[in-house]
Amino acid sequence: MRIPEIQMNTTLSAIRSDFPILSTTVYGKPLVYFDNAATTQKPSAVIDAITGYYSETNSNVHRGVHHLSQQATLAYENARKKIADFVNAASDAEIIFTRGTTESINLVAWSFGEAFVKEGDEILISALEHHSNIVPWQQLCLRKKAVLRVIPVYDNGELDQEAYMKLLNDCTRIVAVNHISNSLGTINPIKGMIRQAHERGIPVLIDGAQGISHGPVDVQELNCDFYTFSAHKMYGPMGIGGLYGKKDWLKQMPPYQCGGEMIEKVTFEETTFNELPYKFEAGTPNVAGAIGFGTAVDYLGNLGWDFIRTRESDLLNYATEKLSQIEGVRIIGTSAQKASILSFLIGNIHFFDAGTIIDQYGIAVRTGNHCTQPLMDRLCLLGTIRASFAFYNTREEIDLLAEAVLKVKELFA
Ligand code: C6P
Repeated sequence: MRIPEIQMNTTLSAIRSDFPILSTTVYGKPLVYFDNAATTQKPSAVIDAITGYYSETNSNVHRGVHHLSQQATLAYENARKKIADFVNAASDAEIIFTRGTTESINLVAWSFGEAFVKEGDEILISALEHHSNIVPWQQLCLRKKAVLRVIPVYDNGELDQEAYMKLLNDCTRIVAVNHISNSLGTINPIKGMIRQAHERGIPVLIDGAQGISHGPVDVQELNCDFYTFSAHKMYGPMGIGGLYGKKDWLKQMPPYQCGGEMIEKVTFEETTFNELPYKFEAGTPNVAGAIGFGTAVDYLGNLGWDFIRTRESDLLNYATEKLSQIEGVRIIGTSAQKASILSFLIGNIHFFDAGTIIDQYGIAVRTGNHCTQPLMDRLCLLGTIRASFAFYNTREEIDLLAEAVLKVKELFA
């Protein structure tokens, strides 16, 4: 659906005013925030929800009969329900609160690995993965004497699907791939990849750190076994995120961490564990974070995916066209299906030098390997400049980026 320009502009200025940081300045210039793949900015609704919790409801959850504890428990569980609805999980018990994507992947790599991976087994990841979806599996392979296999990537950033099919075999215990590449923006055809793995009885973990903020995620429709995400990339707070896991798997997996909350009965001889999802939530959780996270998904729900996707694809197309017109600019990652993440290089200018100059114009871009060193090695690069756009960004801001890129060229001419 195409939103008429005039309606979008009115809505856009209202939306931008929801984000206090967007009206601040950097070096005396209006902030242009293009580092949304690293973390998104937070609307007042989320900030207020966190302040409100600490001002009015702060108490530990699942522990007290007193009024505040019950209120905090209700708010915490209500947030879980919101996240479950957001990804269309079959049950709230399939949503485990974690510190974010990294912890969610570590949880599965450790716990699933403990239960199901043995010597000689294979774990299949892709060449597009963030370190968070490489290292936990690599360490599991070391512990269990299993083998890490990698789906190759083409130069344009698309995964080689034929190679993927050939890599799936009787030894493959799990496939772990990202939904959207944080470095190149590639949207992977995960639905088909999950189907192919399932045809051979292999479960699939989707690293949804980037995927979940760019379009609707329906875990039942995808039929993935695990889906991981971070609230801070979804306009929510830092230090909280989630793991969706199918109940059948979660029930069979041992606890990842032990302590309060995750137990049913403890004696010095033995311990029995709590039901899902609490079996995987040891210790006092990040209650304020969960409540802020719930508010963030409410915010996204109110905006609607039509609006978000229309804005983001317009920004990606506009930026790609604008930067491509500058001589010497090379776009890295040109897959047919792409999210609003644009990696590029300016001639032979080092990305850190370019990023430092771009920063002087109040423009925040990320520079470096984006925690995907093996992908950079594959592309024979040390890193890139990455501009990642959110629905609150504007074409005018992209014009400013293009001007800054021209200045970089001028300075290094
Ligand atoms: N990528 C980026 O600038 P955490 O740090 O746990 O919230 O997310 C880790 C992670 C895992 N997978 C993907 C695909 C990611 O993009 C990220 C985080 C940020 O690209 C910070 S390195």
